[in-house]
Amino acid sequence: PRSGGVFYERYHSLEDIYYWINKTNQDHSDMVKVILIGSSSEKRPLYVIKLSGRRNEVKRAMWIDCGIHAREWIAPAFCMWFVKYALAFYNRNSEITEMLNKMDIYILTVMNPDGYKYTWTTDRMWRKNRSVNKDSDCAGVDLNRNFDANWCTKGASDNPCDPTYCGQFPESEPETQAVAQFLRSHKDKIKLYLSIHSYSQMLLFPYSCSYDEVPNHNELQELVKEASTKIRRYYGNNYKYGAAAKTIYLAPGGSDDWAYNLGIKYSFTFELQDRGRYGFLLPPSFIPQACNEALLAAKIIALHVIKK
Ligand code: ING
Ligand code: ZN
Repeated sequence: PRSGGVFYERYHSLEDIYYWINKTNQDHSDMVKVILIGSSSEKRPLYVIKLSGRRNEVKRAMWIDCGIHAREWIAPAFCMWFVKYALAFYNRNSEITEMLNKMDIYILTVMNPDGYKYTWTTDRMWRKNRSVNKDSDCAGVDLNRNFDANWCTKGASDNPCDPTYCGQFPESEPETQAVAQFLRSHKDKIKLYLSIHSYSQMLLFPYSCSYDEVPNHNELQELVKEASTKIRRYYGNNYKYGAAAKTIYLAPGGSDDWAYNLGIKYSFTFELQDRGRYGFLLPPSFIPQACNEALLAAKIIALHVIKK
């Protein structure tokens, strides 16, 4: 399903994304590996793309996941945009070259494939995964409330019919488990965790599950401030920034808090465009700028982590 440059300026069905992962792997076998990290509750594969530069140094790594929430279509579009950019500009743009020479980059393009599929076929506004809940007619668990970080306290729901349902227990969902297990088994290597959501234009860091400040709060605050300032300067858009609980709302069981507590001290959630005009229904014509803004922030943060 490729038609030149406009491919990345569209939203893609789940089938197209699986096809794209395979094609990207084939076309760039020198820099791309595909790793199966698990499967969804409806048994769809969870593929991570591993990008590496051609220089073989002892490597650190960063992680990016997109599409933890089904209706946030700009998120998988960002992961695809990032991969395209990295492969096209390696050895052309100094920042992405530096990133790929110093870090392996793991990218989970669609963390919630069942939910994503469901937003294409049945309910465009679906958020959760599609697992069957015991003793309830309501489906789905909010994967960003299912991690083991103050799990199911204020800001999550224990009602399976709610969009922020936390699940039966932490990591009850196969998607959560697959990501948590991968991060656990690569935790000494992975120095930076990035989770991509929409909408509201924010650059967030832990904690989400409490109002406590993390030990390196000031460093993280300075970083997202710099990223936000540069986004405004280059693209004219305003991104709020700060610790998530104070900046957006209290949200326990989130992936960024869990990754932080695992030891990944650079852990962020990006909320991409827009600020509510289109919301989750961001028109495809906004994809390039929305992705470039987030890419700019990702580069600034990654280069800071590399210099540490
Ligand atoms: N927002 C996030 C959510 O899961 C969030 C907010 C950020 C939660 C960071 C936890 C950590 O509710 C969206 N749009 O999903
Ligand atoms: Zn979200």
